[in-house]
Amino acid sequence: MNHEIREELFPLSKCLDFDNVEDVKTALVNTMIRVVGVDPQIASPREWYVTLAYLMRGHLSERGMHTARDQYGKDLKRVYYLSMEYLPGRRLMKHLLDMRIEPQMRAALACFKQDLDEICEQEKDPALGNGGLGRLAACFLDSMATQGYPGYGYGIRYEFGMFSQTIENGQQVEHAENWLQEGNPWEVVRHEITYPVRFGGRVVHFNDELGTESARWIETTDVIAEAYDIMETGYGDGIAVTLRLWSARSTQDFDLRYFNEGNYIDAVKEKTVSETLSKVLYPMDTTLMGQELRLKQEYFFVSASLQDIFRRFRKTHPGSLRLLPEKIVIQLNDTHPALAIPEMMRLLLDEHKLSWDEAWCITRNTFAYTNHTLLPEALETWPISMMQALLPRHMEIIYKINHLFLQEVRRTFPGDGDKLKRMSLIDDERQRVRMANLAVVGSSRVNGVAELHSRLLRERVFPEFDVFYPNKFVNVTNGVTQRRWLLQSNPPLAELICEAIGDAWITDLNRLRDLESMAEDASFSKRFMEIKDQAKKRNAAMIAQRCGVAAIPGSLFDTHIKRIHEYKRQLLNILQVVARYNRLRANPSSDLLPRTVIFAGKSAPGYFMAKKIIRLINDVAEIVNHDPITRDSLKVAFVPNYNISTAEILIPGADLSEQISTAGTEASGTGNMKFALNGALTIGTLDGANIEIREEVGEENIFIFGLTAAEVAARKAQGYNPWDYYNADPELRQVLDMVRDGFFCCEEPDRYRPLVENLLQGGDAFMLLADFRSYMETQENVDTLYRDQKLWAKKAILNVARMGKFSSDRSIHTYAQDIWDVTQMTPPPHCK
Ligand code: 26W
Repeated sequence: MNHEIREELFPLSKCLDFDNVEDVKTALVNTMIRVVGVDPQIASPREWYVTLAYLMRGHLSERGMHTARDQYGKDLKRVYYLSMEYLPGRRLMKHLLDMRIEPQMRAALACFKQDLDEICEQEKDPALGNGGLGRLAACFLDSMATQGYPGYGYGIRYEFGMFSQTIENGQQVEHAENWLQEGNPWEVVRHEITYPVRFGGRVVHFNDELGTESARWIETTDVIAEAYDIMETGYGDGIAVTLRLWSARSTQDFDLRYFNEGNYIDAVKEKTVSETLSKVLYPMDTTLMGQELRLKQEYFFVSASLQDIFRRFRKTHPGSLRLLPEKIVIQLNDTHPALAIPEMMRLLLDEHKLSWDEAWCITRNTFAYTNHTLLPEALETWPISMMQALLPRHMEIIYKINHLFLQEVRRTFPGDGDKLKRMSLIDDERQRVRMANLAVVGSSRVNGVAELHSRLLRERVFPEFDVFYPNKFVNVTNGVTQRRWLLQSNPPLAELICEAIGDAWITDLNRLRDLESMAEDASFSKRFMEIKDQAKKRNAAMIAQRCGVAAIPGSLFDTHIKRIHEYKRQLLNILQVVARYNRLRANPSSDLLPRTVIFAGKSAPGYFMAKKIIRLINDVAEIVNHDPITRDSLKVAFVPNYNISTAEILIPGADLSEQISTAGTEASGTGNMKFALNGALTIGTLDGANIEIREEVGEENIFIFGLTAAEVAARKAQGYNPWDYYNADPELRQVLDMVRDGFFCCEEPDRYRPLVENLLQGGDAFMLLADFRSYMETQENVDTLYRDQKLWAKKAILNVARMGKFSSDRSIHTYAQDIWDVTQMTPPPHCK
């Protein structure tokens, strides 16, 4: 293909003038008639949405071509972000804001009596991820595009993303989420970009013409990966970053043998089996007990992505694979794509005939790996037998990588058999491949996602590797994009900030510092608090509609939203709510500060304890919300189906952000950053990025409680006994007894016995009891401060002003400098 820039033949700069309302109207009508095929006179809001999406997509595509021409022209180093998950959120408003044409579009639509917000609501929120890791990937694509880093995302186009959640009888019920049912106007299918992905078969070894040993992987069963592209363009003068998602297709449409025998169903069966590969996202964020389909998904997307990366590389660098580490870098978003390491070795060895040493040098220098979790059960391992059957050649390569690696280790640590065992890529006892060890050995850099997490990674998870590879482990603290989490999700606050300090913060979040001087300005504070109040009203309306709970007007909105997991301690929060309930009932005339306590989040479908916690929250809500003594001072709401769109309403409308994981368990957290950016104060432990948030905002502007990570470890080493706390604290005891004995579920008194037994007899793995008292006291401090609205406003404003560090733009700059060694492109010319 010729990538010379031939602007005179194919000029890319004839754009729509969005400032001309008549032109915009004409473009809308034309798109609706010619592309969507609908008469504007009778178009539904959904058809308007599709029309706008197609119109915008044309502009994104143009931006994409500019970017591609520029990248090829300058032969820039590219970043490939490999992630099994993306949570990009709805697209339409994002692109209007990025192009700064939202008011113009609103005005044009008004001429047709259409409301832009209603139109935006038509869009399905693509839920191709579980939680933090997937949303981080989306924030990173936005930052790469905005900051001009030549990036590409690769992932899977799941037909069914994260399940949608309803609450029935207080319990989570999962429903299939067919987000593609009505089509996806943002994607472009690339029928011509397809690759075979191979599974199974066997490996034969032979000597080639030159007498060198070669391997051939034969008799495989193949699946086709087909590319779907979604364009991510950044804010203002950003570049385009392509998110390429792979969909699985069968290699043959029908098995003609069956067909000729008249067995139609069997003839298509094989086809549907191979298409199940990209059918569904695994809704688990920790343990995956060796599901074969998941391993196949991982390899499917890795193999297709690497073939695509190689194809693009070879277009511009034919025959010079040694240049690979100079021209590309591949970032592994956790170990889920770690098979890319043996896959690249396989390509270099078997297809491109490089020597082992050359291939290994290239591979190691091309990959970098981000770890996102310290929980041992979330560290991926795969049964050797399964890998052997599905990927026999990769298994050979992994064995050889391991053999050579352990040889080196033996030289460095002679006679230390235990160390060797721990560092091995193979767990001999359990007969499993350790993906994290593979990722560490095969990458040039390994990073954690917050200071504490990166330190604990080195000290607790990979201590031997840290000694063995002195400069491999680094930290890149997570960040969030202020474009979505302030500009888009909180327009009134964004506008107030722009009025006060200008709009430079949109692409340089450190500029928010200029707000510090306004923290005590009476008129600024007043408007700031009015905006919070409006956001709470909007939040309350959503909550009322979605779960029938009436938030208490003027109360403190206390918000705990994230995946439901024992380590995140939603249970600690609800125990605290029960204690508060008891205090109110014991003393109805007490003037405890009114609170609306909001929870949202999904549990993995098979996670027994997490599902019990959801049910307990709902059962507590049922009693508390209807008790005449408490209903005006305490409300509990569990908002169903937490996703990006819901977060966009819940976060701006929160006063208090609950970040209360057991210290040493939450890698970073990113919700914590979004809340503070929207002027909520944090109540949290010294865990993950909370520590750095405290450093930035100042300890007087955050509510920290509980044991530190070091104290947690020390307490465990001493022998932690939850009964000590139960026996010593009557209020805690009362709460636990009530929950255990069925106070909140008279019809089934034993319902929550397992939860309480898990704390008392079960050893309380996440130390809720140890932190309970300190949490209660800190919540009292929250109440006290909230009564002083002026002081609260000051602290909230200072939180916003000091969030500069937590922009994903800063994270991306750090990756670019310390890990990727890539430079920013100057944005190509384009309209607007
Ligand atoms: C094997 C299945 C599986 C799937 C996802 C295991 C583990 C995961 C992720 C590691 C879960 C995740 O989303 N981790 C979160 O990543 C965020 C972004 O770095 C962090 O802010 C969170 O603290 C971390 O829990």
